[in-house]
Amino acid sequence: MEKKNRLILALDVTDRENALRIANEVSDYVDSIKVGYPLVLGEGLSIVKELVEIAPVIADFKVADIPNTDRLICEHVFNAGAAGIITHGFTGRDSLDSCVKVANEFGTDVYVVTEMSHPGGVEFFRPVAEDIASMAVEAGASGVVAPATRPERVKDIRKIIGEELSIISPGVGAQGGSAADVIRAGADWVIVGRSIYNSDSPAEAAKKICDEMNC
Ligand code: NUP
Repeated sequence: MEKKNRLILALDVTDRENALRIANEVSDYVDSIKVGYPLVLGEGLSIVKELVEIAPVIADFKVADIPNTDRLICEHVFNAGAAGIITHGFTGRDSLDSCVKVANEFGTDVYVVTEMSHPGGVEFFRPVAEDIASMAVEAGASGVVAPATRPERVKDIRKIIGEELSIISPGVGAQGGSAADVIRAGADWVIVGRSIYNSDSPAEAAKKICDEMNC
């Protein structure tokens, strides 16, 4: 993903009309649009084909299954035009390898969740986050997902993955994290949803976050 604005829009609206309107409004400020279950279950995977006309799409399906099922999911997502996919890592190396293999065939990116950004994200992830980060490096993933709500954890994870892998970081705004703080801690991109799509002016909200990250 080309690093221009360091901002990824989390487009968790559930209908096509709003999704396309908001995506168009913020397109100058985002490097990518992340879609997940809320929008794809609402409108079908075909929404990805429409959004890629506006910006590269990352599919946040937190893929977490056996290797064969993971492969089938990744093939669907990349055939729809997504440039990247978010997977879990706790399912183990063989499952992650399966996703990375498909991504390599398509020339796309795999981002692995290390520790989630919500309060419950520490309950089970905390003890394994570093191991998942190391596995992401070994498996040849493009990057990891790490919490903007805990910039100190982003720092820890950056130490483990080095400079080659990217960190994409959700939790800014609605979840309490600061874009500038987590970029300073080592994130490459912030992922922002509600603070943008619930705003009266999504473009202004996105611009404000970009301005904050000029740090
Ligand atoms: O740890 C994670 N936290 C998180 O919020 C991993 C994620 N993929 N996300 C996603 O980022 C979440 O599902 C949502 O799509 C987005 C954050 O949205 P918001 O809190 O800015 O509205």
